[in-house]
Amino acid sequence: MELEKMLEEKAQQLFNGTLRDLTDEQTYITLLSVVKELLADKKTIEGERKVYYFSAEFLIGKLMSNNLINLGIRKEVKEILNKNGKSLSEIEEIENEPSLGNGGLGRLAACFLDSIATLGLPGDGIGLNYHLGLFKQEFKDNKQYETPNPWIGEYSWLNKTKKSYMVEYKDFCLKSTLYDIDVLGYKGDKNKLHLFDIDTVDESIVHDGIAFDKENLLKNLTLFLYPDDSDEDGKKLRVYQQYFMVSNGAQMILEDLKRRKIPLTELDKYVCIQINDTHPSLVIPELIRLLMKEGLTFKKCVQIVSRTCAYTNHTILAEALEKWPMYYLEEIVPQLVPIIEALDAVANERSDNPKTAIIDENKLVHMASMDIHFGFSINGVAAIHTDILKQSELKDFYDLYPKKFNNKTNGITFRRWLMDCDEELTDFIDSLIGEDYKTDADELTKLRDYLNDHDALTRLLDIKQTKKNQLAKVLYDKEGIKVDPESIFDIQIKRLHEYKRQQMNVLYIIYQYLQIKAGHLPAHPITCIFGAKAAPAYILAKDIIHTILCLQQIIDADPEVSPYLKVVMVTNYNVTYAEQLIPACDLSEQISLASKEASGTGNMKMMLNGAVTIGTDDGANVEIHDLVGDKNIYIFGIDSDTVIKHYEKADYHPADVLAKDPELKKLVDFIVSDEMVKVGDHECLERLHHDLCTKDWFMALIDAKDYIETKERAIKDYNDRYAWAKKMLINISAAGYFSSDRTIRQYNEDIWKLK
Ligand code: NBX
Repeated sequence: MELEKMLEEKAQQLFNGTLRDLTDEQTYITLLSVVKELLADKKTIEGERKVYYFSAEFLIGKLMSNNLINLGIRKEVKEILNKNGKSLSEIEEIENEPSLGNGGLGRLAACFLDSIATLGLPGDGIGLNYHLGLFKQEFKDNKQYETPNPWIGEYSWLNKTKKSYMVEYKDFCLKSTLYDIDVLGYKGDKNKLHLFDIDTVDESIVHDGIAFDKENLLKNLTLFLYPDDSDEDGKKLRVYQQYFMVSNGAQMILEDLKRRKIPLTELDKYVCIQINDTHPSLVIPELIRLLMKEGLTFKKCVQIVSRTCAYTNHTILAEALEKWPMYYLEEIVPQLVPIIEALDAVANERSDNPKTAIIDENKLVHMASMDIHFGFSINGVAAIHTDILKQSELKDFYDLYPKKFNNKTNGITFRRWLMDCDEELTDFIDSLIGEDYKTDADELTKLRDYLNDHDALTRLLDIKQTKKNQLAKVLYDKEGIKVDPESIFDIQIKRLHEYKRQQMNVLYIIYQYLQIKAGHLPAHPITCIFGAKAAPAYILAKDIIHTILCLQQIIDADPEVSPYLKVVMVTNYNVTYAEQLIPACDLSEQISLASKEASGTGNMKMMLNGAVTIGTDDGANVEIHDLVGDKNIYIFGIDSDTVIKHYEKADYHPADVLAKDPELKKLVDFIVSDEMVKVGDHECLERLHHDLCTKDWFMALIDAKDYIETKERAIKDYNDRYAWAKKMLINISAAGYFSSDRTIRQYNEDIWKLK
């Protein structure tokens, strides 16, 4: 049936009116219902062999626009709505953003699902349906507060299924309910995202922000994504969640094999499980347990499961590598304990190196070790990251299993991160090189033909200006903040973490502020935009947010400074915000301490949207640097080898740097100056200041000077608009490599081997 007719009939059926009569909310519900029907009619991707992407997080973002694009009906829907006095973008605003992830790892999983379906590969996601997801961020008195984010509501993309499994814990069983979300490929068929849940979750147990009773599993199991894990209960709840996810997933997979009359001994022929970081690692002992219940021997089960599971590592930060105390597992899932002990014994037979043991001398179970011994593939997420895993972090494992290690540089889906978030740029690219790049991203290199085309460069600059104007409006509407759209938009958006070094960006802002106060104006006005949530229990990260917000207030109130420098920390940074910020970015801040950012994916999104990167040679920045060349990226800072040596020798002391560099000391001391203390909380500012002066674990002070000088150079270069436009175009033309379609092709060729 014709689309318009479907919408009218649905409007009639649901609200007894015509499209034109409906409120925006009613229009959204009508559209949702029609699109869900269109998705339901789509063919499911079939194949003998299938991949299951197990992940505690799927940061899918709003789905309406993406689904309309992948259905190939966005323009048509827009016109129909316009004809009826409605705007698609206003209708889309009504959708709540599912907040089922923290950051890069969760968003990567979402990009991967899009690409798997787009490439026509059979592959489903397995995860949890957190009712309140990640907390919502609010600011008060220049500080972060957390509140619940109920995103599901009465209407959503979730489809309740009849599937349900029993999950056993030590003292009780929980019955699951499965919700599915259709994942449609671009002009293709569909896969599914399976989100497990329980019916008894009770949102009313949340009080005072996001506090809740951590003991009551029946009410809280799928309430939050990774709730505060700074205390024992929080951590145990995470184990309960992880087991719930993997047991359900494993049961569903085995049930499906049985339905297909495939002997369970052939699991590895029909199924591949990709373990997204260690959060789903318990799937290994759980599958072994379930297969043993079917009568297979332990040895046979180990063999089958080891050929089925593959593991992706996303970090070398020691604190993020999961190690569960054995007594947790004894208390929560005792049925897995003998299996994990037996796996540990096998590991010890293969190597007597204590560093590759699964259970260490403190009775901690190392989840990554289990994955590496009993998975057939271990991959890092960017070339430098995989090298560091092989050469240092996981060296003992690499020596044991060299063939298992491989790199899969991350990628992003161009459907969301270009076509959806920047229609103007998409249409412009279409007009120059046609549309083939939408399914073959390497085609973007054809843009290089336009490097000397004055008209094309002018249009590119105009589009960037349009996106900056749009963002300025959003910032005014959402935050009540006025920014100068002619200023440079310098953007750092990512989770708040010391290794990502938002604190070093803070030092730049202080530098620029003091320069302006001293009468030295910047080469061009600059707006420094941040978006970042801090984990609720991460004190220093919250102190950094506080410092940024205090600077924002001081600069805003200073008419001498504010025409040239502006600081904006957006509230509740999420996928939807990213879609508005990224197309408007001039200068992309990727300034992690070299060796620490496994890959980064925001760097790729900004590059694709015509931003120029300022960054360290870290993660995927290294590959961006290789692709665009020295002139089209601003690289600074010590390299990863130097960083690793500093750690090995423990020879870095921030006091030494400060003693030698009084100018830098002035910047650091400004954090606890009278101006700052007047608007801020002395304790928070003091804590950050003290940390920088005495610890500075991520070496912000080593790189600060180089960073400031490099950024000043970038700001100067920005004034040569056509030279800058060339840099933009080169970045866009080289971004094809970072399509997640490429990443998924490589996963498939090297690991999954699906037809
Ligand atoms: O995964 C991120 C890395 O930091 C990025 O460099 C990388 O690009 C991205 C995708 O590979 N890791 C990440 O986002 N981790 C988490 O969100 C995380 C969540 C919970 C947890 C530990 C880490 N317990």
